[in-house]
Amino acid sequence: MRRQLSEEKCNPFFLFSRLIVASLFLVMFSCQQEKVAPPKPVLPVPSEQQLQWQEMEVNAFIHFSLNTFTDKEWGYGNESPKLFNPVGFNPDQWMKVLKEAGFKGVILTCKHHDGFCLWPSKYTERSVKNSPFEGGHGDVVKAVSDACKKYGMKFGVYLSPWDRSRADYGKPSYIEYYRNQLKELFTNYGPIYEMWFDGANGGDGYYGGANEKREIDRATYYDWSTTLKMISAIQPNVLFFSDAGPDIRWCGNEQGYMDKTNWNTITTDTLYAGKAGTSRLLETGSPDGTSWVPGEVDTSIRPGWFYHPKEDSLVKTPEQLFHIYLTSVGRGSNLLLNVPPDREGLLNESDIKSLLGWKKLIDQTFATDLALNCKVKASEVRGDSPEYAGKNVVDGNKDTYWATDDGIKTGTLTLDLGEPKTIGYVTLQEYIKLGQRVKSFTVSAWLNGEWKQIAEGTTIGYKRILKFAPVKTDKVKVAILDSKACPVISRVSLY
Ligand code: FUL
Repeated sequence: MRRQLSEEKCNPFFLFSRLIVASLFLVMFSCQQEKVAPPKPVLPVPSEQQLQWQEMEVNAFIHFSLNTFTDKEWGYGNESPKLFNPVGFNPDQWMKVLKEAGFKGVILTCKHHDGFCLWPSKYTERSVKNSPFEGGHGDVVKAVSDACKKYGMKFGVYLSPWDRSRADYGKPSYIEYYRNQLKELFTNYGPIYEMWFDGANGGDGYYGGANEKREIDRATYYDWSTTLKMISAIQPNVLFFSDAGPDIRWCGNEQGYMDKTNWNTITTDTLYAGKAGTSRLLETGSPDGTSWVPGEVDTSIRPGWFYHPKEDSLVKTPEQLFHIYLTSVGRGSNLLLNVPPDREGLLNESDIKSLLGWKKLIDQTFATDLALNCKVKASEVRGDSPEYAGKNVVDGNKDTYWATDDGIKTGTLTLDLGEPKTIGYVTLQEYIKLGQRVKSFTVSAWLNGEWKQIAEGTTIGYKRILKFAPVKTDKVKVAILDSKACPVISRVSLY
């Protein structure tokens, strides 16, 4: 037996097969050795929910209430619920249009400052149950949440903290009332992706007949941390929006823009909803912020937030909406565009026309990424590993990225388009799972035998879109000039 074995070992075929096995092991071992570690995250980084939210990009705000019927923007708090009667109410019509226009989620004003509730809350008489709408049996919140589900849209709620109708506004019992209503909404209306806390607290109001001005201490009255804990215990995945976050921050204006420099990071400790003088900070965020709180750009398709017949001719044009898209989504933010239903309870023809025209503009502009799968040369590649190669920015895969070695905070990507192509937009995306990094960059085109700068920017974040005078070129160079740590770029697109 022993002899037989040693004879086998001398057999050339046996030796050859052993050699193959040994070299396979060697190759596997050296591959393992060569695996280059990914860059360490630059803290803070987004949560999984924040990442998913960022990818929604465009959501709709729906301002609909008694104001729709009284032609007001801020109801005083004494308007009769009997005025609420949208006889043609059809949220399926809203969703059909919104979906077609590219919206991913809808946030409904369940109660605005006048205190009227769009659902039959058991804690107040000031609601749809005392209106002629569906004989007092209607529930707008339920119908909208159901329509969202039907059309595959996410559903979010707005519940005004300021209530001009309540006699006890300013007292602790109002906070209990407000929390009870949040409990109703979060328990009975399905998954809620975003809770929108408005920072507005105007002062005067009806307040149960007191007709006076009331001031509250904005920093302490609402005791937000208790409220947020209560809601999170019911729906842990909800994202809280307010001037101060904690998950999404206000953009600091209602005109439809974020600053060109937009950090997702900010230090929230000293911020609270409605705090005066923070607008500028909210527009930019801060590079050394201690929390990840992306900005949301809320603006209306009309001059007002609620429907007013006289504004039918003042609806923003598709071109104006496209510009807002560039100054919100194109600056690494999400757009929350308000589209208010009319007195019938339907989206108005003029708004529909604009929305669909806007969508057409977006689709036409960004139809073909001229950089997709082109050749890319990077000045540096992390550990010279294909895992972090330059071509990852044009592979259409959001999970791959180009990165440099630790400590290298600059670098260039040269995109070879193969033949001259006319371009007027560049889109850059950072792999924000590892934090926001880039502080400054330029984009150049190869024109008449030399590089000519066509665009420049500061931050990138989730997405940065830059528009420039169209050029015809076969090569484009993106240069990262400064970054918090090694740049981590997941996508470069040209249109
Ligand atoms: C503001 C409110 O006062 C407006 O009426 C509107 O709801 C807007 C979204 O937020 O603070």
